Amino acid sequence: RFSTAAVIEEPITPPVQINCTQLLINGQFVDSASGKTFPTLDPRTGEVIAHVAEGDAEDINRAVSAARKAFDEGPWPRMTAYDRARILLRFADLVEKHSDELAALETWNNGKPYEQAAKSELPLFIRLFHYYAGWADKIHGLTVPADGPYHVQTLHEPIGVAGQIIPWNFPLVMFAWKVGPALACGNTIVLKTAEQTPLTALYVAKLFHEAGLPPGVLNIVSGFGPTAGAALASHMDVDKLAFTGSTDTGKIVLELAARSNLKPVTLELGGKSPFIVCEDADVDKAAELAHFALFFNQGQCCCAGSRTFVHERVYDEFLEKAKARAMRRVVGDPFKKGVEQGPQIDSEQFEKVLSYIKYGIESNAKLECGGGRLGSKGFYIQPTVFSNVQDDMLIAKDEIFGPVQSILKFKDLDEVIKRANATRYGLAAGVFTKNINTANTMSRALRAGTVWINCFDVFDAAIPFGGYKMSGIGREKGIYSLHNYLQVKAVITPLKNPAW
Ligand code: TXE
Repeated sequence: RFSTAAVIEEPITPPVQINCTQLLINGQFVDSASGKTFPTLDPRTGEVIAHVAEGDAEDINRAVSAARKAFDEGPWPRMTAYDRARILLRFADLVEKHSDELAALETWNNGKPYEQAAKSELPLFIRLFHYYAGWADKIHGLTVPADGPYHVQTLHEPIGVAGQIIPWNFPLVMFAWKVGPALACGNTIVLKTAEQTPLTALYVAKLFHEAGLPPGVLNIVSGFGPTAGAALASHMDVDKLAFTGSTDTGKIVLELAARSNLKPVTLELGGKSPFIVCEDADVDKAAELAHFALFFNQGQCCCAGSRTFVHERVYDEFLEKAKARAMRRVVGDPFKKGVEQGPQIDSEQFEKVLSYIKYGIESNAKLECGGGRLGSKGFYIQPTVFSNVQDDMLIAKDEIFGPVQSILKFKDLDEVIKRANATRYGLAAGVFTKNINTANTMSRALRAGTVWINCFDVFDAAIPFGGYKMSGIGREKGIYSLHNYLQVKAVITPLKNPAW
């Protein structure tokens, strides 16, 4: 019953040229040391968009040396904070000017709807750089009233060379969350993009240099995890590592950091976030929002509301609405106006999602709609809804990372709090209720880094984001992210005349 028309027709030609495919090291676009390249694909077709320079350990070494030199010799960490802020603002203006092309490139490389990239993600990207530009000249230490005749102050200094590894689900937004705070604090960066989506980071990094960023401050290495990524995580001259990706890879990079130079690590990892619909909820709104919470970005969100808990009194009504909404979801070429869902990122994720659907069917969850691929090329999957999902089923425990909604029934609040918290993850949660007391109780009881009440996926540069338990370590965005990129130095000076 799903329309496959949009999927099987000829893909729309993206309105953008690809100009940057090399590595960006020390302000120059260069080939990789090995001369190797790898193909980057269009998820709508699986066809090659471009061949991109493939960075490896030697390129990471070159990039880290450039970042180290830019940090040690300046001018970046030593220029006035206001001058740094102005470069961040000029960069944000340039991104705004090139928003249409950037949104098109993001869609082409990732498969997300163009309207989502253009209307939601580019504005968030720009806003984030405005936000952190505002922080640049407001980072300062304290004077400390210590015992004894001493003048004591703390200096908040940049930490040095930051290594950053990002995933493919939000290539530009992840770039912003990592790069914005690190640069505002005066650090230099080596960023490794995900192998699936190298293109937009290279484009914006070029704009950064046009905005006046000194060479070596931001280096971009495209490449694979076990080669370039591992070299960055284990580099002895990288002072801090920030990673977003799977929990399994998070464990690997934490270990690499520990075994090398004990660089501090922040991790933003997977999730299995509960979306809880209480008996007093507005069922229409709850069904719409639960749909959005799961299906947004093809279900490829670390905070996706992937366990939809519904109170038994409204369960049947909710289920009908959730199913009807999923069946109305417009899947097709992400460049086409009105399309809500494009293809999954690549064949690996596509197969992973289909195999979870198979597990769901085999474990006797009830398949309400969807359940298969859509069309015959690219990585499109039908919006899929399972009801009668039980806590111990694999589809209720693992991160599926695809357009598969799992609906579970509950009887009372204490029960649903226990079940919602009975997971190794703790990234986010959603609660739908009209009762302020229920909202307050749930927001305190749920062990997750974000609790959305009667809303979901509200992102803002000022709001911290990160996980409890195996969803990660540390927080990004807001004031909290600054702490990830600063060292605190205590300076103690004896007072000559303690009476004063
Ligand atoms: O993740 P990886 P993958 C989850 C989601 C998805 C699963 C696998 O469930 O289905 O992870 O996706 C780099 N040393 N998330 O395989 O491997 C890699 O090159 C250093 C949730 O894409 O974690 C990429 O840049 N780096 C998530 C980044 O890690 C390594 C977003 C993420 O890839 C490395 C993406 C290594 N040994 C997937 N191996 C979220 N939290 O939003 C890989 N990488």
